Amino acid sequence: MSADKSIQLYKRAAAKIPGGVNSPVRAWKAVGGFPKFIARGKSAYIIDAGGKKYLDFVGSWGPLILGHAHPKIVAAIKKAASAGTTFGAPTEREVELAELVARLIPSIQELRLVSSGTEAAMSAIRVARAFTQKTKIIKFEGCYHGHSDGLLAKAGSGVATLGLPDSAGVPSGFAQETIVLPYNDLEAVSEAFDQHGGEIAAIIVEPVCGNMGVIPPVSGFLTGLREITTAHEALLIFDEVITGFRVAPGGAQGLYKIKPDLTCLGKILGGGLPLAAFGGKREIMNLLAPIGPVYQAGTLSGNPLAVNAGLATVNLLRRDGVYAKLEDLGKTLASGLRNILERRGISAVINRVGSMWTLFFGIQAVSNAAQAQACDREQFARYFHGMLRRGIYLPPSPFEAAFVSLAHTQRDLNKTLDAFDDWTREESK
Ligand code: KE4
Repeated sequence: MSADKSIQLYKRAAAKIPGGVNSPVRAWKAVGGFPKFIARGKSAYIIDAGGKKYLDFVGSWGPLILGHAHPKIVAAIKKAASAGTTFGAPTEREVELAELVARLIPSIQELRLVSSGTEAAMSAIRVARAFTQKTKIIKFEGCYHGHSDGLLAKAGSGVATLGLPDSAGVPSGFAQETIVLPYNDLEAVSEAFDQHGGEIAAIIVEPVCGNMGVIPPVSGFLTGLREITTAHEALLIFDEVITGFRVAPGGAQGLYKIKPDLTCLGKILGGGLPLAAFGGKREIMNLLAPIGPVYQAGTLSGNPLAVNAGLATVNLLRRDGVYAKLEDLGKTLASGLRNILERRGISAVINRVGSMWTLFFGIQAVSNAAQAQACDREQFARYFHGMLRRGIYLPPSPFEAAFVSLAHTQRDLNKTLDAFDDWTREESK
């Protein structure tokens, strides 16, 4: 098939789907060009509609920690499907998954399965407001928790001022219940509590940010959030939709040894199918209908195919050495990239936690959104397309995380580093 098959499909798509995509970041607006339409994936590779093969570092934005079409996950999905795709009734596998997650992430005494990270975060916030009888939520600039109205808020004029809508269609009243602060800034959090302490129901945070590119928490940040929320009788919600089962068996809370009150999970939890969850302390979760006054529901919540894919995925991640291998792959790739950048004299910084990483051009340190947004976006776009031409498929935005999977091999990393070396040679001309 011709290489411009994606362009033909994009033009057809744009006639019936807004922007030709079912999720904005897939449209490549941050890097330009036409998005590749993907025909299939296998292991660490994807093949586009024109038949070209790429080494994939997007991994569907995080779920595919085992690579594409893993035989055991495909088998689990086929087995579930042959018994029926959905019942709208409880099933044994949902109980098994809830028990497994509670065993791996001890802060989760009870959980509820939903179909997206957006639902998980929205529901966690609703139950946090009910539990505390308070209304305001603190989030951090650059962190993304899905597209529910109250979370599409941007920072107000001054630090700790009430949020402003960050999307059309969000009433200012909704955004005003959200306070947006700089990530990694405990002083701003203390100031917000000084100003609004009695009204703040919870802080929701990505314990390792993946949505302004990868930004790790600075030392003491997460501990400080835990201390401040406890002191003010507010809840701490860890949004681990990306980091859950990605950075450690027990997620970022296991890696950094912090116990949040509520946790959101998604992506890897569903093994590539629509599955997410929110959970935490029993006394909070028991506020949920049908036993409590907080309503939350979903036709396909706990869908048997997604639950089977999730069980297969999470169980495969429990094998010895899995996270050591992910750390080794991530470290090898990052150090190889850094060596090439240094040799070519290209200013950039790579942020990495385990197998999630981001390369920021034109800046030497990134620990919050303002610094991330100061990176050289044009150079990132040249890097994206230069690597794509060489068969490497990276996230089409400098503000997204790239992911290494267990399907990537040392040979794949060498291929990537060769491509990067060749692109930097071209870039340095
Ligand atoms: P979903 O509703 O897209 O399943 O999850 C929302 C969400 C919640 N929390 C975190 C930390 C997330 O990263 C996400 C979704 N992540 C984006 C990419 N960073 C998904 C890609 C997309 O929007 O198409």
